[in-house]
Amino acid sequence: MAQLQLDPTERFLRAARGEPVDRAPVWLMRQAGRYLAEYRAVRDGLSFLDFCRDVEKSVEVSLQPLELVGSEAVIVFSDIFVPVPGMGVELDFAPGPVVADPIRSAAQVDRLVVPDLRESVPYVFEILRTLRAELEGLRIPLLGFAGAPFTLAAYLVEGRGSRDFAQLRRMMREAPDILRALLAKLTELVVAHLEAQVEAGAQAVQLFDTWAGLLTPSEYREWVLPAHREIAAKLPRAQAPLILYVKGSSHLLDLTLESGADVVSVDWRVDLADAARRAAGRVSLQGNLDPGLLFAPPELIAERVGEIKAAGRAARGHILNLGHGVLPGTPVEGVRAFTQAARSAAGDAP
Ligand code: 1CP
Repeated sequence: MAQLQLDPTERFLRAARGEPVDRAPVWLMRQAGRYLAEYRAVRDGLSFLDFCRDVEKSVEVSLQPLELVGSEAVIVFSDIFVPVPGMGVELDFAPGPVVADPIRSAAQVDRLVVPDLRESVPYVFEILRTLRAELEGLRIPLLGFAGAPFTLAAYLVEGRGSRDFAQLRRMMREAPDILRALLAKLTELVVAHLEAQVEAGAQAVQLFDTWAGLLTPSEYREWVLPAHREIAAKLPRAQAPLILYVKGSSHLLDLTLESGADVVSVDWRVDLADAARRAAGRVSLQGNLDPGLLFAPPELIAERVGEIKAAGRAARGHILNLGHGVLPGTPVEGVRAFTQAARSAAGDAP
């Protein structure tokens, strides 16, 4: 296995599919963003949505983590809420999404449309096509992404980010039909969005279900798992593997493993060796360094990465990443220490 010579795209796709690799590839969720002075310089003065619509600037910040922090994959610069205004929802970023008129009634859900995304957000696909052309020669893989229906619904119902999304959970109990109808429309949106991203050149796609970890296992089985399974079944996964991320999901791990995704991205509170045992060769794993550890000295980061790599070897395939996105204010040296340790031989198969 050690003599395999893989380029970064082959290494990434093989790890995602559970085929032999020389070592685990590495990238970071939220690798482009406010912790980089170079990102802040390009972003300067633009509203976040205008920034996402600017093809040249979005391409530039998507590529920044390659050179600046040594990531081995590029995720398109955008946001999970970029396709949502096209449904007829007025929203702004401050800095997270804020919905002008939170969705609470059946009439509001009825009025939502699932737009033709190639028309409503053509710039997303132009950014992807430009990135793919730039990355082809470097053999760096390009990732697309979407927010999962439950997480999108969480913000749409609550109106903005929240610690506990009380309105959303109230809707689960008091108006389940409204929530079901909303999730069905969002599932349609997500499938169309990810499909179009693959067509525009994304070689893998990640589904972010940041807030599904709020649920109990039985709630998750009812409200979240069916959408994941539908998305996994409808996407061209042979062409672009699907990665699923659910934050705070150690109590839901067995259910995330049943999603139909090729890779399950686990947060830092999950024991990776235990996750590998429970996955039992069915899916690959991604993760799971505590993003808070990037504030630690490089030796400590390297030590922990070595442990994660060793644990990941028990999985069908392993992609090194954080357990959640890079935190604002993270020192760039910490991020570099992470990718450097990931690329070094420590913890790799003998
Ligand atoms: O410059 C700024 O002030 C904008 C900050 C920002 C950035 C850099 C937002 C607003 N979105 C993004 C980009 C983004 N968002 C990416 C780009 C690619 C990369 O990873 O480098 C991705 C993948 C996301 C995904 C995203 N947005 C998620 C899911 C992943 C996660 O981190 O949990 C969620 C929940 C959002 C909503 C959102 N958009 C922006 C913010 C600050 C938030 C979080 C709001 C909250 O805390 O509730």
